[in-house]
Amino acid sequence: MQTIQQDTSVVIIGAGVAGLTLATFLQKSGVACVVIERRERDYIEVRQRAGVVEARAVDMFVRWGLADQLLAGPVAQTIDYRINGASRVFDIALGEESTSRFCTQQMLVNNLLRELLDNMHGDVRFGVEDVFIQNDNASRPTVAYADANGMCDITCDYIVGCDGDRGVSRASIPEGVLTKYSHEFGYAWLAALVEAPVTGHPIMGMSDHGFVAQLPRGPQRSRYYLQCALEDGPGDWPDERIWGAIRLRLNDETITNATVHDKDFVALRSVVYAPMQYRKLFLAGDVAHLVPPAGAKGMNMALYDVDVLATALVKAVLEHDEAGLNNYSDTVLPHVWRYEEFSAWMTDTMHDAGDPGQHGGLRQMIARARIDALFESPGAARLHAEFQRGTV
Ligand code: RFL
Repeated sequence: MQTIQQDTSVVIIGAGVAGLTLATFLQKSGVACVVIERRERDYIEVRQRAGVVEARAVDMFVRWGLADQLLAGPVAQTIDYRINGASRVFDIALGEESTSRFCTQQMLVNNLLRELLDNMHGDVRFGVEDVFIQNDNASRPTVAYADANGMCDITCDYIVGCDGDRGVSRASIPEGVLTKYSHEFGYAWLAALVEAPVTGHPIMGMSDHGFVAQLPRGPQRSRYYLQCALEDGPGDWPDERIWGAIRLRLNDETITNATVHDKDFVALRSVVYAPMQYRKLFLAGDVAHLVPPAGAKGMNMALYDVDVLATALVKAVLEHDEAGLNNYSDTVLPHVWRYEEFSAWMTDTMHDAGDPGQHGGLRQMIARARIDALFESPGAARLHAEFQRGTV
């Protein structure tokens, strides 16, 4: 079969939230780019994940002139930190108006697809396979792939890997170039999408029986997260057990069963790969760093990466100034580490403050003292609010 030869400025691998946001910023700035994605569009449109676009990321979309087109959903202002059912509501805007939004990742991805494909006529190719990266020093890099139309070979100036933890871009970097830092927390979350809205504030619940959270996912639905064992699967958690655990952990017998739409199991871990670039290949989003979801930062960290990278790529392609690109990894890694730290802090605090079987009674009391400080110390409250808003 004949291979089609093409040329562009930037090839982006992966049409998740990182790849689509980057492509939209580049397209808007007049930088030619092609996005290749192994899934079909209809799969990407329904993939459920994050729920909050933090204030910093909202400001970023405003700066790129895309907030009205991309963001929707109510303002995210409060978190109810409950210990054994006793509620204390933390105001992430500290009395001012919050700009963080309850805009699900799915809603953002759908709005990006509409803006990039339908309004800007961007180039996103779905259903690709056998992606192969050639990124040596001798020539411009190429990305080859196969799809229903045959084989395609795209020569480009830069490649961006936005293909998540299991993609091909990071795997194309020779052994020894990247350092991997990782930590396993030793427990998992059962994520259950249910047909019941959040009626008060979003809840992060610590209890002697383990962690539980309830976060909004649209006007009719919410997602519950329940701490569970690493080896647990759907067979261990019939719906009746889920609702029983929710009532027990929130200490609220008035909660009634509702339809559970899906159940997902996520092992909690932190991972960073550094540096986030190799020759003409740049990594952004989950491909370079993972955080446990307790801090709600994974998508927001991906958005930070692509903000810095888009700015650097626009300068490199339109003004032939590669300084920003050369410093990309050094620029974003301090931010990555700050939010890795915040996510680990949230994870340890939310779980240690609950079941004393976790790390013992002393760690339980220390974790509860940390929560206490958020309500008693203006300094602690301020730092926490800034992390929640993404402005640290
Ligand atoms: P994505 O979204 O995984 O997209 C990667 C894309 O790459 C494609 N791909 C390939 N394409 C071409 N060729 C290949 N060989 C390819 N291999 C893979 C994939 O099909 C996919 O379309 O990564 P990206 O763009 O870096 O975005 C990262 C975010 O998705 C992730 O950090 C968040 O979802 C994390 N996350 C949360 N983040 C938040 O900010 N707030 C939250 O509340 C939040 N909650 C969560 C979460 C993640 C969760 N899970 C599922 C781990 C809750 C959960 C349960």
